[in-house]
Amino acid sequence: MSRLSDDCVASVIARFLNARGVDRVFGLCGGHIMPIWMRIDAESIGIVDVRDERAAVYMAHAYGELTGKLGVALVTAGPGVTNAMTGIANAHVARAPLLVLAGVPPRPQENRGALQDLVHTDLVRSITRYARTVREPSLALQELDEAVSRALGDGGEPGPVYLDFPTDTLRADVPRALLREEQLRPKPRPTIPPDPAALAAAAALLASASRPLVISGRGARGGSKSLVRLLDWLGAPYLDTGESRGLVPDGHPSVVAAMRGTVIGEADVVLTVGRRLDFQLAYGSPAVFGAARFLRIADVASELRDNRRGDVEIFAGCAATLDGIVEAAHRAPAIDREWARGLRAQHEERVMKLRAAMRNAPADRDGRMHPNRLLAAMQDRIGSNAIVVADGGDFLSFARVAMSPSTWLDPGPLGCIGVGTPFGIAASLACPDRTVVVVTGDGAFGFNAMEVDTAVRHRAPVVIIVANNGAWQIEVHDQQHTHGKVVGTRLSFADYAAMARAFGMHAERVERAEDLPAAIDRALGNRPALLDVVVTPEAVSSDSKTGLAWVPDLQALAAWDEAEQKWRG
Ligand SMILES: Cc1ncc(C[n+]2csc(CCOP(=O)(O)OP(=O)(O)O)c2C)c(N)n1
Ligand SMILES: [Mg+2]
Repeated sequence: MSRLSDDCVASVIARFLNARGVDRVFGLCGGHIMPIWMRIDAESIGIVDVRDERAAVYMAHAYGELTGKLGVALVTAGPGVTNAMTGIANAHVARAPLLVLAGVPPRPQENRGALQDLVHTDLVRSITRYARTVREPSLALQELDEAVSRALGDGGEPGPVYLDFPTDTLRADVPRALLREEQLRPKPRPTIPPDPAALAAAAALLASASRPLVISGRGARGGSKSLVRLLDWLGAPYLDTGESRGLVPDGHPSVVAAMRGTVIGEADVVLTVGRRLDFQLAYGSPAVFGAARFLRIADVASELRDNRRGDVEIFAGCAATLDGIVEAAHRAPAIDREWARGLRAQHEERVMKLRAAMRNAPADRDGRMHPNRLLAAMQDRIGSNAIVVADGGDFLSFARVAMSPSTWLDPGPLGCIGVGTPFGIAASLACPDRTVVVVTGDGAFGFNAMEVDTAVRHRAPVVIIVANNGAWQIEVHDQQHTHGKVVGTRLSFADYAAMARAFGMHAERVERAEDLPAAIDRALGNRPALLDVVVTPEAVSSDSKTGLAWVPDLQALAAWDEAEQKWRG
């Protein structure tokens, strides 16, 4: 039996993670990474052992987002890394900081046809901020320090980073002189202060607008107070996106989520706060935003001027910039208050109508409940402090409108369905005092369904609600509508509750709306738990109606696509 010394690279990795406040690592074991695995355990860092590496990366992603700590995934060589790649790609597009550690065959076996031998760094380079193989033991600590800085966005955009180590390197000692305390110590997160002249220009532009609109994104996270302060000063309507839900409470008079299409078409100045003008915002096209001028604030280049240049662009920390704008303002805003009040009133009316309609949404001819009945029952039971993870096609679309949680996670701009169960497990471990609910389509659930086993073994107090409509239904609707034929998009109404019970999870199948409240209460009382709820496949979501699944040529939504066609002439 060979023991690992306290100064070997694997020990140094474990000490480094400990010093950086990492209390949990998500992974799947393998010989190539065994030294790290064992030393992490020796360092009393928890290991959440999963059933597929992809789930480990999803979990590390969500855990990092919710705790503010570095998310860490540990996967083995070869298929361990390739399985992890979808999770890495998702974190890459979501700009989520993440450290992925892996192994490669020992150096003496390099290029000789070793077991599980692939050039991982080539595979992941385009979906990471930084991807390196660390062969030299004396450089291990330095490499870890730099990788984490890059993940957190010190000198670039935050996102996933990747390091792998030959197994013999992991067992080799780092010379004492190179175990430098400065590389173990956590670094304060850098913030970029705004330029005072730009603040004055931004304040003047906003104050001169009669129909200003504020839209937040990833970069606004952590800036809730400053965002509310700016909205209170300006009185402007406000839209969040999936990346920033919950930053401004739904009760705030600026929130006009239900008037999204209208306000985007009417605004004369649009302020984006840490938000890309991507497909969800019509690429900022004049065809959709009309003659609006833009004011853009971001601390990463990709959120600062993508697709549309701002009349004013401020490259700086979002919270400090929002505060600075309010402080730099010398005049009262010229906003058309009637317009803003009108939008809010229409928003409230729509929300009330929707709530009522959800509770009474009719079943189909076969008596299968409408997905909105399920979502209304969930919303009633979980309160406003819950974390909701939504996943699927039509069902994600229904959930986006129907639920109003303080924290929201979803497949994000990669459209990476399947994240639901792993995100939910990690969220429930990260925030054990909050109610964590996964609301997922049956198709989306299938990708990582095996992780119910991980939830049970790790007592992750998550509730998983599977909306079982026996199909990849948003694709079915598109096929019916566009091609008049349904091909390869139907599933069976499988018994997902029986599957979950096989792993020792509390699980029930629910077929009638009137049975929901009690079943939800039992699930909340017996976590982890799963409810397999049969819903009608006939309900057509707004994402179906707006043509998202059809993928138009110029824009993500059919109406925007038409407007863009017309505008281009
Ligand atoms: C990994 C991945 N595969 C396929 C898709 C395409 N896709 C988007 S939504 C969807 C259907 C999801 O079905 P389900 O989760 O059952 O939700 P439903 O539409 O039935 O409510 C599919 C196949 C995707 N976005 N991501
Ligand atoms: Mg489905």
